Amino acid sequence: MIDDILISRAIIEEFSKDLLTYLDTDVAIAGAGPSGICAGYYLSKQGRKVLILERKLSVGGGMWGGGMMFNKIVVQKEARFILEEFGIVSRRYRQGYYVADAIEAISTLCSKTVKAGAKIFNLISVEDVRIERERVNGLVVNWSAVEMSALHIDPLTLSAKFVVDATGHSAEVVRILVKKVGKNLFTPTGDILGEKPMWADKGEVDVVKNTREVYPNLYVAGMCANAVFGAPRMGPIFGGMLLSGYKVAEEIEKRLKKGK
Ligand code: 48F
Repeated sequence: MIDDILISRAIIEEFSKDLLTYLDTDVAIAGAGPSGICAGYYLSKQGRKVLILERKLSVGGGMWGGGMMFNKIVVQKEARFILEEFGIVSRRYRQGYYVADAIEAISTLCSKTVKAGAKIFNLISVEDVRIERERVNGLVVNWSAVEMSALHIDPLTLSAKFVVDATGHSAEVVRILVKKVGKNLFTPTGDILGEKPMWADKGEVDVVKNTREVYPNLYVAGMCANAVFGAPRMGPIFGGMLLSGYKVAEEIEKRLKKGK
């Protein structure tokens, strides 16, 4: 006989355990789009304790729908090694251009990242940053349902040695930070420079260059990096997002190894 209450108990106990385990982490990543997930994978592979927070019910951000709901993604040859690392099938379309199925791509990215050891909490929104001695050292979170219904309920705080803003075009964590601590980013003006119009060639190169620390212990990755550093968008080519996730993982891993 199946016991309804045992099912409830299993869910509550196991989720609460996870929540307690991930109250402090090596790296907390805001946003489970392609760049955030990829960053989580490479850091977890190094044995780091990684938490990815996603506002929506589904992970994957802008990857599911390919371009204008034609659910194919394009990846340039420079990033193909990441598709191969994950075992995502891609087909050569023209020299230097590969095409993959968007559903296979994002579901595989997610599955391998979780199996590498990263924890993903969906339905949780990052609403603030935790800062001590002018260093980001955690995130402030609440249920997305609380945010959506605008209920007056206080959030909870998580601690992390490093934080990655991978929230995409809206660059939400960096935006909150500027609102709270002023124009003190590592950008030429100290402020968010804002995303520029479509230019895939430049956008793809820039997104990797712009993947870096933007405030002590806070990194930007993916489209957020271009939004913060004033670079173009690039549409449904995803190599830059994957390379950005790869790069931010490498940069943070170096810092974690150094212990500062
Ligand atoms: O937008 P998204 O896919 O970001 P990305 O990894 O990739 C960008 C591409 O999808 C595409 C593109 C490539 O050519 O331009 O747009 O940079 O994923 C960002 C995720 O972050 C979540 C959001 O729901 C999405 O799944 N997110 C945004 N704000 C928050 C958040 C927040 N405050 N808290 C938690 N999750």
